[in-house]
Amino acid sequence: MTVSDMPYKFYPNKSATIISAPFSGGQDKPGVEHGPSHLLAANLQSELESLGWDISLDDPLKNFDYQEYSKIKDVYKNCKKPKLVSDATNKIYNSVKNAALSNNFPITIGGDHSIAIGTVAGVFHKYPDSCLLWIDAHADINTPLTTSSGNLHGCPISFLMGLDSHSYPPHLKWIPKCLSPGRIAYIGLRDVDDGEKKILRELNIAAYSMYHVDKYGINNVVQMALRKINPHNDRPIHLSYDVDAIDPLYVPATGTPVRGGLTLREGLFIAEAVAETGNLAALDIVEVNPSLARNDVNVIDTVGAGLAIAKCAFGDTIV
Ligand SMILES: [Mn+2]
Repeated sequence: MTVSDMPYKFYPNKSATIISAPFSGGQDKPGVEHGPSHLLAANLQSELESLGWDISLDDPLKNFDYQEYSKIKDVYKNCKKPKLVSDATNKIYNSVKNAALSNNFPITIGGDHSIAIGTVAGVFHKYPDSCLLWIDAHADINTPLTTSSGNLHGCPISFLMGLDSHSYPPHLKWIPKCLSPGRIAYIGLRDVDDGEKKILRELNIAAYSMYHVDKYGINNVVQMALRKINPHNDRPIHLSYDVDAIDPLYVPATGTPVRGGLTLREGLFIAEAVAETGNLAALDIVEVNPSLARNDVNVIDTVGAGLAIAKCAFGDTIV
């Protein structure tokens, strides 16, 4: 691999912090907390360094006492584990915020997608003018009133927008309402709940599903999405990437796989194209769950896809 000459307007010194977020409390399946250690064991740090980045590490949940939460009844109406999610994502928020304030590109590795409560809030603290590109099979925009599972990894976008805010568990009231509907675009959707569909339509949110990928092709979809949320290409872009956007053929070890997804190349193209804008300001890679693999190849494929997304986002090119 050769040092990348891709420009990064918001991080001209090319320094970044890999923030581990080994958190599984936003959903029910154990194992997603091992995503970060697998990505690091696959040489994430040295791979990014060889692209010319200065990399530091942070581990905001290192001393987090998960035991404390198993002793309490952490439920609010239908919402599961609101105190656990609140406290963990608040630590991630502080880590991402501090990285960005120190001019280090925050790359956060999860963990389930509830950690984006912290990452998006942290990035938008430093760059309130940011826009968010959410790559996912799911819209993650349920509110406490619409969620049927009560799993908070399906709700981060609504919390960041303050939708149905009167219904929030008290612990989650710290979350800043930093995201407006015109500043988020989705790519890869194919499993959207009825309540979510209603929200997406009512708020006129830029939601590109697999139908749009099939109809227009991935390049057009990425350009359309960016034109909606970043028309003058001057805003910082936060890329929050759920690996389940990519088809389970390529990314089998994830908590809520849905068939009919992006090919691996389409998935990597998104990261390449966003890097090419020069305005990438933060990256999350979430929902890598090695425990859900049926065999070693599943682990290698899934972790390898996560690693490849990171490398593309950090400026790796094929030629
Ligand atoms: Mn997600």
